[in-house]
Amino acid sequence: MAGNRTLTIVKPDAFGAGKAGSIVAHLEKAGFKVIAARVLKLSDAQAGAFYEVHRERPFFGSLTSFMTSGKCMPLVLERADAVAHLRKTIGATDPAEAEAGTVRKLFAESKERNAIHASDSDENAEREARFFFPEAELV
Ligand code: FUP
Repeated sequence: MAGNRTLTIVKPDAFGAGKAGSIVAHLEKAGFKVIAARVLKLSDAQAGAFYEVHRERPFFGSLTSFMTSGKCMPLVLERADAVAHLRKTIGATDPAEAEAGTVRKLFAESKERNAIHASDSDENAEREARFFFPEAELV
């Protein structure tokens, strides 16, 4: 994805509360273009595979049960310096620590129910985009 794309997910807390439209509008105002989008309810196996890196962490069970609790909306986004810019736009993992004006400060409930995911590297952005979207939808 050559450094200009990243993967985000509007998580079940925000999607279920009807905040997806406002969050996508916020991301578009921050300069991101939507390349691909879908709405789905993750299975336990999908949530476990997506968060495989956290499998041994104490919060893994709670995180996967939250992520499978309702529909979510993954999107591939494009703009210059996409990964770093999206991380800045969404704010710290815990909304209590997120800067004013960030997606998590505006829309998240807690460190776990934190409204949005964003890839943390170009390598993970590529892996996570392919997790949700076939090649043909990423043109
Ligand atoms: P982030 O990259 O900001 O989404 O945060 P991490 O990759 O560190 O964590 C992934 C997800 O695990 C977070 F979005 C929320 C959840 N999490 C918890 O529920 N508790 C924790 O103590 C840390 C992370």
